Amino acid sequence: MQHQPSFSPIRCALALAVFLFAAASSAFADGPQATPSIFAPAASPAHEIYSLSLFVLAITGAIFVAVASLLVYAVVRFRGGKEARHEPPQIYGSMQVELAWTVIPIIIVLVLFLTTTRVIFAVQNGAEPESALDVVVIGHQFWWEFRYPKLGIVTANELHIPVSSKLEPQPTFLRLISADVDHSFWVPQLSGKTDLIPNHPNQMWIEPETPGLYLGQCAQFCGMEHAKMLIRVYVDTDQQFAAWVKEQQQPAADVAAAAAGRQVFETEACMNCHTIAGTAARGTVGPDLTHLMSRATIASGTVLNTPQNLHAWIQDPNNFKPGALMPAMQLTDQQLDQVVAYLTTLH
Ligand code: HEC
Ligand SMILES: [Cu+2]
Repeated sequence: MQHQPSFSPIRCALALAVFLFAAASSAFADGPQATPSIFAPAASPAHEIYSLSLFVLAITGAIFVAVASLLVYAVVRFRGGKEARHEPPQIYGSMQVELAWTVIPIIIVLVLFLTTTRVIFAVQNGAEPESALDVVVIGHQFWWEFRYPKLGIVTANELHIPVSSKLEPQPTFLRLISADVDHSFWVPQLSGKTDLIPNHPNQMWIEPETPGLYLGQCAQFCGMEHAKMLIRVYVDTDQQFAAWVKEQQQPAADVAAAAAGRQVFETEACMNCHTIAGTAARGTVGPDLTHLMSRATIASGTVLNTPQNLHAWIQDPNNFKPGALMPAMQLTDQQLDQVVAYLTTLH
């Protein structure tokens, strides 16, 4: 019987090259700040997770290289030519070989298991120091609510946390819950993914050491606009954070010139879904708008927060985010202008 080897070392090498190229280009696709890359950790526990992944990658990579080269060697060296008519001699019952391929994998799996468990426990049991900041993260279809219970702050989509240092550790402890379906909080440079599950609060913490903007993404398919449920984490210096907290704790601006827009807001059902602290608006279906203008983006990172974009959004949220759970409110052009003028006073 003639063997028809379908395995081609060249095809295999090609497939590997394509895979590596795809992996590398997706990892380095964007600019340095914008890259939500798992290869550039900037906080604990992202560092621990990164070292662990490198360790696992090194071991599994070594196994891959060893197995693949033996395979290629065997395929090339023992290729049965045209004349091959017989199976090669079969070897049974080698105690040494069987022991080797049982014991070595067990040791490898044990090492991987123990190192992984150690990191998981270190991350999970991270004790919360006095100086820690508490934030409650609530996943909504398709935006994020951030509550700072001790500071009395509620905001959306853009999380501000202080930078931490060895001398002055200031980790942020997040309590993750959901208002509707499963979501997943993932900012690759800061930590691993943690799901937000209805009726099952989860915990995670982050301790970033470099100020800056870190981008993330809901990592659990949660419905139509899941892909536009982005996360922006601002790691602030101590002064920046203190200034931000002070600003957020103010009641909403009350500008006389914007009274007409405020009236539109209070009579066109906006206030059934949105809160503006210091006014009658106490809805919780949509983001808190008390300090709307302190955010760089609207609609969970979908577009920049400009008057034009606010206008287009309120006219019809489907303009940017088809499937968003805010209805087009059918305002007249004049009402639209007035309500946008009002919203832009909310610093
Ligand atoms: C039925 C509830 C509902 C009503 C009524 C409603 N909204 Fe919204 N609104 C939402 C939801 C939900 C979002 C978040 C959408 C998303 O990002 O997916 C939102 C988002 C917004 C945003 C963006 C906020 C941010 O930080 O991303 C603005 C601004 C806004 N609404 C203004 C208004 C105005 C003005 C009105 C009245 C004309 C209004 N909304 C009426 C539910 C509502
Ligand atoms: Cu989601």
